[in-house]
Amino acid sequence: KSYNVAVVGATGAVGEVMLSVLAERGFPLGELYPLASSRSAGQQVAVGGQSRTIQDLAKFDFSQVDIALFSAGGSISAEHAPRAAAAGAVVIDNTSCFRYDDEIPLVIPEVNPHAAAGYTRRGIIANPNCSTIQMLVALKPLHDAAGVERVNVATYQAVSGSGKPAIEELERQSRAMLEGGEVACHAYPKPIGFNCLPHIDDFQENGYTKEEMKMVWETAKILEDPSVRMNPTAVRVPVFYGHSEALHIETREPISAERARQLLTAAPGVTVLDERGPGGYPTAVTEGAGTDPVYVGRIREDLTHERGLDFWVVSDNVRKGAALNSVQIAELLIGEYI
Ligand code: A2P
Ligand code: 11C
Repeated sequence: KSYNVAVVGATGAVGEVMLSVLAERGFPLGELYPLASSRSAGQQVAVGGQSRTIQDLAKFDFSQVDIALFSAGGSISAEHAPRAAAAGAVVIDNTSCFRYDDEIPLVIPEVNPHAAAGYTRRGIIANPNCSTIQMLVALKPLHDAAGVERVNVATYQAVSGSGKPAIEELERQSRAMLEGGEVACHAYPKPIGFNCLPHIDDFQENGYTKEEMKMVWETAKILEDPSVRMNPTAVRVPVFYGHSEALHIETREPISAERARQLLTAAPGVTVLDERGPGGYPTAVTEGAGTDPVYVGRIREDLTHERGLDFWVVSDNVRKGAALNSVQIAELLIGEYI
């Protein structure tokens, strides 16, 4: 059996990778419909060696579509995802538009695949935020074994999380800073070139940013366990692809670094790289960018807490954090449900 798939936002940083991940993984495609704004309609995109014409989302009829992958921004999903679902497509939405709706499942296939069954309620499944996905793929085996009570996490997030204009801004500013040109800021309020910004998404009334609160809200929903307390700081760094995270966790039962390494080595979607020497750890540029796993390294026991464990997590935010996770949800749907 094959499935007709639409990719909404097919010209964007995530949409382009959705198209290539579908082809790479040999997803059983019938028709593939790349969709974007009227600005891009009529342009060609290459998918798995074949050329396809981009169509205008606003004029597109979803009635022939089995699965629609959305990644064109929250307001586009708010307007068009319910329309696609009403036409009979199952929507997998990679924006924050529906994530906190009780009727819409929020799914990481390695962590809570059972939740996907809830797609029947509204015809929509939400894809979590990239920084949540890689954190929970690594936390899940430790939570199952020892009960995670508290997580302190600092993120080091790549500019590709903000889409193509931010990728261009980092390149432009880096050149300008090296060559002495003018450093103009558009994507971010301060320069991202050779800098770190402790600010991702909008500020909330409690002083946290929305990116930080996404990690709080999404962890509770996905683990179905509000007792796991999250304390995040989200930071944008001058990296193109691949988010890194420093996690400091406290567990109910003590867990040694060695046991954690064993659990993580056996966990789905995780690759451990933890050699306790120069270069014996994952980084965004050398391991994360362009690959599928969630990498974990620097696993060690907390010097200051008898049930504390520290580690470092790296993954490609555009792949596992967005496009790949969405395609894996589609694979789960066709394997189990549709
Ligand atoms: P387009 O290239 O036609 O503007 P990114 O996150 O990398 O900035 O990409 C955003 C994606 O969302 C692009 O594919 C973009 O298409 C798409 N998009 C933006 N606005 C709309 C819209 N009004 N209708 C459909 N797609 C849109
Ligand atoms: C970033 N996490 O790195 C964001 C991108 O809620 O899907 C993804 C935003 C989202 O900037």
